[in-house]
This record gives sequence, structure tokens and C-alpha cells, in this order.
Amino acid sequence: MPPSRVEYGYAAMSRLIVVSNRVSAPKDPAAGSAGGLAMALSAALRKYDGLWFGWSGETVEKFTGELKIEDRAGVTVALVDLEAQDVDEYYNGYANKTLWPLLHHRTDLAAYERSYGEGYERTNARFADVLAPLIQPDDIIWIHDYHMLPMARDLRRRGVKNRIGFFLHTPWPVRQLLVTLPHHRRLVESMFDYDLIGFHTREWLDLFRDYVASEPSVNGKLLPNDALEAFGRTVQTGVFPIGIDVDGFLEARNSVFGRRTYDRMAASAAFRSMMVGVDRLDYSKGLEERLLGYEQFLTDNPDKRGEVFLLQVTPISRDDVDTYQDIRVRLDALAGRINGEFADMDWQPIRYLNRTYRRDQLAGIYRAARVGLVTPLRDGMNLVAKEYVAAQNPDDPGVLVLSRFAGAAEQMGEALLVNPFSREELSDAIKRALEMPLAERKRKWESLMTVVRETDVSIWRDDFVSTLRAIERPSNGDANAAARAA
Ligand code: ADQ
Repeated sequence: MPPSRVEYGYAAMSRLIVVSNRVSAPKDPAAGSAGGLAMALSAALRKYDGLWFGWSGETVEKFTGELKIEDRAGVTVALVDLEAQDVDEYYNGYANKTLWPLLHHRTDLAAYERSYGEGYERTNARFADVLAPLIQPDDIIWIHDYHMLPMARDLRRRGVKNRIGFFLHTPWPVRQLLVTLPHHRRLVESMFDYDLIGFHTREWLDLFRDYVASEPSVNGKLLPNDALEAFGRTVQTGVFPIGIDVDGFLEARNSVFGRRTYDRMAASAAFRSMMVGVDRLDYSKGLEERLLGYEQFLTDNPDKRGEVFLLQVTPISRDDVDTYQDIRVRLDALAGRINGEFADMDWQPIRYLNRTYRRDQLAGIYRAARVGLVTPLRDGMNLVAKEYVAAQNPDDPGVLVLSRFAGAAEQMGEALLVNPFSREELSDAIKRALEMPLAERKRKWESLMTVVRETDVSIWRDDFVSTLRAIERPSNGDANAAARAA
């Protein structure tokens, strides 16, 4: 029997332990500046009672494993400092220079250094050393993202028998690229110590299953109901599409600050159509391709110059990694070149900003934009697509232009889906979005808003937790310990 997705009455009895590289529980949830994921996980911990464990973001000379326990608006967080070498090799190295590009199909940018792999294993083992003694027999454990893929193995080695689930926030790569990673088999083997592995989309899950079933060195078996067998163990897998906190976002949009930002943006657009892009400065987000597509649009449609502008809000991200420094320089140059080429004395085609905004401000900005450009080259889900839709005025909604390579495209087929690698396609989609009649905009928006509501982040959270809770034990803890010993 597959585990059923019902919530059990005894939910309140056991604690939920959330583990992620960085702990982003907001100190004041009312401030509304944290991302949707942080808010959802904080709410999950308030609902289930528990603990959020991760790196403090601080470095120390010598790792001690000393825990800093804090209460953040009702959520207990447990933070540990790392050594500078850990941050270099585990975080900047293996997580962000090796795995992130590989998971986003960018093997051309992936750095395969033995020291990064060693630092990754060492730091995950350090986290497990500190975390294992905090775990009580009834706890369920939910590990997040590519920084911590082998964490279940490290916890099992320390005798942890609890249910452990893992959720990957990024895509999973095709097998032909994954095998370029030295020790790919070992990494995937470590994931078979989880009880449940979740992905955003069927596409990422199918790629994971394809690796397990088709990679000769693994030779795994596909079992019914998305279970997998390999390395003498079984693991349950599933699709859990993440979403935003819809009600929280609508509240931010309707707040005084949200409305004031909308008014300010509408006035500053001064009868021009505004398009918006909101993305971390990351090569996976397709920012250069987006600007080139927009340049193509300005070239193809001279009559539209002066009538439209792009507000591109792009906070600097991972600036310690050289590929991120490179793309920053290239984007600066590209935005400057396009502005230099097309701007007029009272019009600039691109407003390019490297800063963050509060959620209520972002909501106001999205609402003022006639077109939302969400064109990543590859993305696990993409929450900006859902935020843009949620922020729209139902009586006069804007149009979402969405990359077919974002996980969100699996659910949001009513958006204008584009191939972001083609500047002509981008140019055509921008034109179509700007000219779309009101009736069509409304019809599309209603259908997209239904999806946004149906994938609210609380549904994602409850679905994952209840599925994990319903998995019969022992599935991996004991059985897999026996397999390892054999
Ligand atoms: P990200 O790659 O960070 O997330 P995304 O899903 O778009 O991408 O989330 C970004 C969040 O940051 C959004 O909530 C957005 O509002 C916020 N943000 C971006 N720019 C901002 C700015 N200038 N000011 C304020 N806030 C800003 C990873 C994966 C995604 C996946 C999420 C969640 O890469 O594919 O959707 O995790 O699983």
C-alpha cells in the first residue's frame, strides 16, 4: 500500500526537526521581509512543535559544535558555527561550485575538486555529530536541499532510526550529466538512507528514477507507487510542488506599504507599460538571455520604444564564487549597452537594480507591472512566477511570460510559455503579452490563480510531512543498517 496523504491525529505528539544549511526563521514574522519558504517552515514548526537546525552563517577558528539556541517568534532555532575551511569547501565549493551548476545542467561551470567533496562530507558529518544527540525517539526529521544530500546516511551512522525525509529545491539533472560527477553513485547511495525524497515536479523525479534504474553501476528497480529499490534498500519518492503563502502575500499586497508602493510605481511608469523581472543574480535565472530577448524586441518593434520599460530587480548572490562575479560584470555591461543604444532623454528601457525589497513592496511592484518576465534557463520551481500572479488586480491582470524550463511551467501552462534560449521567441512573447486583450488576460489569470491557490505552501508542507509520517517503520533505519552490515 502506498502511504496515504492524510494527516494523523497524533501529529501534535511528535516533534518536527527541520534541517537546512541556513536557518531563515524571521525574528519578527509581521515584518514580512522573509521569503515564502522561511515563513512556511517557521509556521510548520509552530504547528508541529520542533526545532530548526543549521549553520549560523558565522565562522570560528576551530569547530567546537557548540549550539546557539534561540527563540525566534515561537520557533526554536539551533545554530552551529563552521570553520572558514568548511565554508570554502562545503558551501562555496561543493554546494555552490559543484552541485548547483550540475543540478542546473551547467556542467560547463561545474568545478570538480577533490577537496570540495571532502569538505562536503566532513561538514555534513559535523552537522550530524551536533544534531544526532538532539533527536528524540518520536521526532520526524525533514532535511532540505543540495547542501545536505548525504545527511540521512550520517545520521543513520550515529544510530538515528527516526523517519527522515528530504526535499530537493533544485532540479535533478539528466543521467548523462550526473555521471560527470566523480562519486555520483556514492552520493545517490547516501540518499537511500532517507524514507522519503521529494521533488517539485514529475520531470525532476523521473530524472532521478531514470538514474537509479538505468545507471549500470546502480542497477536499481522501479517499484510501484514511486518507490525505488537499490543498494539493498528501498526509498519512497514523490512530487510535492512548492508554492507561496497566498494569504500572507495578499495581505502584504493590500497593506498600506504595498498599496503605496503600487501607487509610486504606477506614477513612475507615467503611462508606459512596465515589465518586471525579480531574480537573484544567478546564471540559472537566464538574465542575460532575458535582456538580449528584450533588446531583440526593441529592435523588432521600433514603435514600442518609449512605451515600455523593464524593471529588473536583481540582488547580488553568492558573490564569493567567481562565476557569480563574472555574470555580474557581464550583466552590468549588457544593461548599460542596451540603455546606451536605445535610451532617449526622457526614457530608459531598463532600470537595473541590485537590491532587495520587503515583501509588501515587491507585491506593489508586481501589481504595477503589465508583464512579469520569469525566464530561467532551468529552475526547481520559481516562486516569483506565483508571487507575480498572486499580486495582480483581478479586474486588469498582467501577463506572466514563463520559461518552459522552470518547474512552475509544469503547473502554469496558461502562462505564455517561452524558450528563453531563443531571443526571437522572447521578443515575440513580450509583444504578445503587451498586446493581449483584457478578456484573455482575465481568463489566463483566473486559471493561474487557481493553481497558485492549489499549491499554497501550507499544502506543500502538510502533504510532505503527512506522507513522511505515514511511511511504515522500519523501512530504512533498521533494514538499511542490516543491508550496510551485510
Ligand atoms: P531561488 O532560486 O532563490 O529558490 P525563487 O523560487 O524564485 O528562487 O525564490 C526567490 C525568492 O526570493 C522569492 O520569494 C522572491 O520574492 C525573493 N526575491 C528575489 N529577489 C528579491 C528582491 N530583490 N527583493 C526581495 N525578495 C526577492 C530556490 C530554487 C527555486 C525554488 C525555491 C523554493 O532555486 O527553484 O522555487 O528555492 O523551493
